[in-house]
Amino acid sequence: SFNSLALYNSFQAHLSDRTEDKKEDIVPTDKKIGFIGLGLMGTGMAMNLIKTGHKVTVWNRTAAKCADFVTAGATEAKNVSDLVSECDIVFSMVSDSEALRAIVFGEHGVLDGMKKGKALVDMSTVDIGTVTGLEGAITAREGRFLEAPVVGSVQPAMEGSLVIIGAGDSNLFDDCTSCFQAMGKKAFFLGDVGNGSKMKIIINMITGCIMSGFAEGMAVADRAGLSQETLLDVLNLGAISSPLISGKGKAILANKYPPAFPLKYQQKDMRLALALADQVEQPIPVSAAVNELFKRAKNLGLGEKDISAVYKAVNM
Ligand code: NA7
Repeated sequence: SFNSLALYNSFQAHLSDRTEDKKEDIVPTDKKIGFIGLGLMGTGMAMNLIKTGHKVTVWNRTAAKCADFVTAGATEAKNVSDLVSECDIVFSMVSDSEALRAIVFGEHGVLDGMKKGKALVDMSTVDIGTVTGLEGAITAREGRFLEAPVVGSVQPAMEGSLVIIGAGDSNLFDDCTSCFQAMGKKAFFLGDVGNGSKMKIIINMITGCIMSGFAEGMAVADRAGLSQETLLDVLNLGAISSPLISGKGKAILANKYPPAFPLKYQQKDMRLALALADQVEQPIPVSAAVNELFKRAKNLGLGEKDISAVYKAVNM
């Protein structure tokens, strides 16, 4: 079964010599912190809040996932509205817009516990309409709202080296300083709610296009009788060398795709990018084709694998 504590500790073990990522100097806020969504990303983020001395209460739909966090020092809430009532600032990190609306508007949800002095910080990647709708509902109850989607997948989440893109209530952004230091290496503030989601969606749209073009290149190299390993060696020394090319290249060579960023979420983000581009009337023919490729990959049953598994949809 999934042991979040063991997974977290294995990532932390690799960090020991990397002084730039040390978290010892963080002065944790006194505010009571809540965390909703202990999935692949939420696991590392919540663990990093606990390990840096924050007072953390957790909730997850599948309650069994809370046990490791209680062992690590967290409290478990019975439901989301209790969590909001008990905490000053609640972070959420769930799959998609539907999941986020379920925890906010659902029975015993965020809104039930929301009032003056309470705050929600959503860190999931969702559509712009959902975050602006949430902001309206929360501020109508005199609560505060910040969207803070993140750049980085499971390893940065575990290491606390995410890049955080905040937008919305600027005082709330400031109140999150020690939490963002625990979870990330840098936090940006982009102004109005919606700007964070837009930025995040654009970044993942670019990632999807690069990943797909790279997968096609690897497939052509193979069919043309070239060594994919040599192609990678050359790429890694050139202008497009990047953690993405080297990391996903290794995955393709090994033909192993454990999810750092699940492919189904990459397709979700391509879909969000198409909607955004539609809204602003910007043609994005390359991204549209890439969305079709990720849809095919999902149909092939690769949704739970890493985005690099798109190679299997290219090289059929
Ligand atoms: P995971 O590992 O798929 O985790 C998703 C989390 O969302 C997990 O805690 C789920 O609870 C929770 N979830 C999903 N649907 C619901 C509903 N309907 N109600 C409550 N909770 C729900 O995702 P990642 O951590 O990789 O990614 C999270 C986000 O970061 C996503 O937006 C990515 O695009 C970026 P469960 O444990 O299944 O009960």
